[in-house]
Parts: sequence; C-alpha cells; structure tokens
Amino acid sequence: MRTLIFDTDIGVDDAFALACAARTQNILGITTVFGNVEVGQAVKNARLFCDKMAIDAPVYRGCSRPLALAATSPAKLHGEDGLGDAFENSWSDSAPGAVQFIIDSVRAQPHEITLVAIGPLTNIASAINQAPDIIPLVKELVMMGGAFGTDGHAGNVTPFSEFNIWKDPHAADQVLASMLPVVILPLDVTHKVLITGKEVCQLNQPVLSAICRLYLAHSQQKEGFNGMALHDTLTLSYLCQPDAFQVVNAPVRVITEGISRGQTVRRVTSLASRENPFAGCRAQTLCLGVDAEAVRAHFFATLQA
Ligand SMILES: [Ca+2]
Repeated sequence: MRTLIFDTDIGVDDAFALACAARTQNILGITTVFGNVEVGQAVKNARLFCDKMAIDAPVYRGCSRPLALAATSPAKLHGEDGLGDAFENSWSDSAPGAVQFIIDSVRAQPHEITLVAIGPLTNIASAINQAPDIIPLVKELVMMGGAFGTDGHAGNVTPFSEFNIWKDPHAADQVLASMLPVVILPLDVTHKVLITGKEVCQLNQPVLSAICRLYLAHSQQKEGFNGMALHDTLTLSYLCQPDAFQVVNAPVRVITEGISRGQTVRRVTSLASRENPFAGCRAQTLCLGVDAEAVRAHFFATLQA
C-alpha cells in the first residue's frame, strides 16, 4: 500500500479512480484542480463524493487556470456539476492551498509519497516550480494523460491531444521534462479498458451508478455504446498490477504551440538529429499496452460492494 496525494479535476471517471484508491492505498490528501469542472466545484465534488463513499481524506484547493493559456470553460460531458448532477451539493468550495500541501507533504515524507494526477498537471508543475527541492523527494508521479497513437489512439480533444494535457500543455511539458519519475497512462491504454452500464449496476454501488447515468446516456447517444472507458482509474490499476501493462521507457515532451498543441511526443528517431529537444530529460515510463481483462477483473474485485 502506498501513500498517495490524489490530484483530480473530479468528474465521473475520477470518482471511480478515487473509490479504487480509497480501497487499495493510503490517501494522504486530495488536491483539486480545474479541468472537468472549475476548481471550486472540484473541491465541492471531492467533499461530496468522500462523504457519500465514507472516504476519510482532507481536500485541498488547487489551481483555477492553466499556467500560460487563457482559462477556458469546463467540458460538460460529466453533467453541469461534473458528477452527473446526481446529488444536491451544499459543501463549501473553500479549502487550504493544494500546491503548498504537496510541497509540505513531500518535504515531510521524502521518498514516501506517490503523486497520482488525473487532471491537468497545473498543481504538480506549480509545486515543482515553487519548490524544485521536492523533485528528487517524490517517490513517483503516476498520471493519466496524453496519447501516443497506438492503434489510432491519438487524441480526444483534437486529433493530436488528450484532454488533461490539452488543458495545460505548458504544465505538462514542465512536469514531463523535469527529473520527476513519471508513469504515464495515455489514451493508448485507457481507451482499451471499457465497462458497460450493466457492469456498473452489477458493482452494487448506488453512488457510482448515480453519478455515471448522464455520462452513459451521452455515450449511448453519441457512440451507440452504453458504457465507458475507465480512463483515470487506470492509474490505480497500474499501482496495483503493473504487470498488466506493457511499457516503453523514453523521454517525453509536450507540444505547447500550433495545430498539435497538447500533443505528447516521445523520442522515436534512430537518426542523428541536429537538435535534441529531449536533452536533459529523463526516460519516463509510458504504458502503451494493457491486458484489459486483467485490469477489468481487478477493478470489479476492488469495487464490488
Ligand atoms: Ca480527470
């Protein structure tokens, strides 16, 4: 069992991931960030979900906008409130600062803390920018984001860019190009692990069923599939069963300008190039293949009530 800081822009798949984290790891704190929802809504959602699911973890309020880009409105895929508009939410949106919490926690428990990031990487980038001394003290960062084109899984916001990275490409580039050890769960694997609406019901978890109802209806209407990809939950799958993933080690950076803004790129050339944008970057761990049945089986075993 690891000690986690769980960084989230909490929408539906984040909530599933949080439920998995609470059942398999020690959650030191939940840090929220803009993304699926505004950051204040993310604070409220984290509190609501923890209350409904009896998860005991303090909630912190993080960044409300990207490092360099203009702020954009949240996607409404997960309902107006990000959790399927399933519950009345009167929780407060104020909370202590997330970035300082990350810095203080990593300094207090060097080499012990795993960061799990399943939203834009703005809080993580801000923490390492403000306190570079924490970089060698983080045990690892396990993140959902990016896309490397395996089997056509290249982007879900643009043909090049995955949502979490696209929301703040500058933050993502700073994090991935830093000396932080990062495990990346990109669309290449997260889009391959699907569950159906019927399987969600079979979990016998009324809160989880309620929050994904709208999301499933949207998927049914748009894609003719009553189900969803587990996406963010795969960060926990990796922590629990790393052998279910095929990985490649390579330095990774993010395109921050132009038509492919938000694209994650890894070094693939074997030719000598004149310039090396990966100079000084460490090889990160990219998950490019997954045993979907093994991950699904573990997911059901973890969450079944
Ligand atoms: Ca998320």
